[in-house]
Amino acid sequence: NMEIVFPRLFFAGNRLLGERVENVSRTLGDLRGIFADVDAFSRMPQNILAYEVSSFLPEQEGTPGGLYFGITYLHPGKVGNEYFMTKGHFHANIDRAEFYWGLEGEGMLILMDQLRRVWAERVFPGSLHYIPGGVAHRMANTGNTLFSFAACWPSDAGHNYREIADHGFAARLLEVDGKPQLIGV
Ligand code: M6P
Ligand code: ZN
Repeated sequence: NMEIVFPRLFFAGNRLLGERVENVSRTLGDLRGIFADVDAFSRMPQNILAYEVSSFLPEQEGTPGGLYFGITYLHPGKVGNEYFMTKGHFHANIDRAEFYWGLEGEGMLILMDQLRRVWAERVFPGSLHYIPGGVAHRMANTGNTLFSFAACWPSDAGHNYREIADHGFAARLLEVDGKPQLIGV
């Protein structure tokens, strides 16, 4: 008789539950340096929650051929006229790709290739986004409600935050006349 088992992973409210699940939260203070309006940033409470990531990491980091899965919950808000957003990263193994897809709320996926060309895609429940290798990625919450999205990426991708921390993206997503606009820097 072949075995029928309970799944290793499931959702409980807004969290993944199971073995090898990691939950990370980032406060506004953790995002110091990524927003353009430094004065507006310094006047805001640094301990407010910007986003949380619940990840299922079934393989050892760096394992070739494995996959990771994560859900990010990005809270609504702005620093000046710039939407709350994730830190953003290239992959440490730069040619590794990733899928993002929208779950709830509305947002924007901001992408930048290695020539620092920037473009963006609207994200909404059910939208699917393929991020090719060599493309840095960051999400912004453009709505007034919680924005959540899922991600699937290779277990040997890794995160390179350095490049974005040092040089940022070549464009910013700002609210202009009540609408998101991608503005070159
Ligand atoms: C997605 C994935 C994760 C990433 C997270 C938050 O869930 O891409 O790898 O960590 O978003 O983004 P960041 O690490 O850029 O803050
Ligand atoms: Zn990634």
